[in-house]
Amino acid sequence: MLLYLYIIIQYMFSIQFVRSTFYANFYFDDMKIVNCVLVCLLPCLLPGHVVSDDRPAGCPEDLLPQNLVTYSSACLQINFNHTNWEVARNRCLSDGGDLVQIRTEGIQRFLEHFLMSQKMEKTGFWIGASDKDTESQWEWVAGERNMTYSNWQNGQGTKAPKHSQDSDLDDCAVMRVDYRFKWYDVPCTNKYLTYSYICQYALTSRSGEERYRGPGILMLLTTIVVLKFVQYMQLGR
Ligand SMILES: [Ca+2]
Repeated sequence: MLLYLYIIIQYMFSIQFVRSTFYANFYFDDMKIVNCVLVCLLPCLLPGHVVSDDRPAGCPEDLLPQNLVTYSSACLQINFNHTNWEVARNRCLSDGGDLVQIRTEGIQRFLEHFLMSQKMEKTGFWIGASDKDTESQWEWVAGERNMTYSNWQNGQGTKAPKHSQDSDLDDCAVMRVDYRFKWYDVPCTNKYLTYSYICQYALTSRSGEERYRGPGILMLLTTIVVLKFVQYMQLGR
């Protein structure tokens, strides 16, 4: 706001300069016209402008645009910070989402192709599946809890023997990049088992492609430089 005020004041100086320098011999009406033109140009120097945004359409606006992708009605955020399942989930929750729920073969294949093209993670991604509430009953963390599609590796998750020593400890699901994106059950908070993670957010109805922002900083800086130059010329006379 102060920047705007500063520019307006500078601009008024320049009007005075132009009027006194070039139009000193003009009649009053001529000066009035010149002033009107200059003042009318002022809004042109301070326009808002529409900027393109490479964020996928409908993803929440407070998310950074990097590593966002949409599938069906979901905005998916790929996070490459290794952490445990609990921390990963809390980070998704704090941004208004949750860990990804892979409910169909379609989204499973989509993620496989997308993540293979990224080549940013060699081990795996936490997903929003757990059997913490009831041992060996795997369910999704959000929405419809019942798991009707799964991609467990043999001997993992629902394919693991119930109440074996391992399955009792392994309550969180990770999609292993190094095992053809099969799902594995692992301990949720083991400090030696940290992975990247994928958050899922609901798509908003807003397009998200273009957003109105105030004056571009480049335009403001250009305006200041031009007006400073005008002021400098004025002082030099
Ligand atoms: Ca378990």
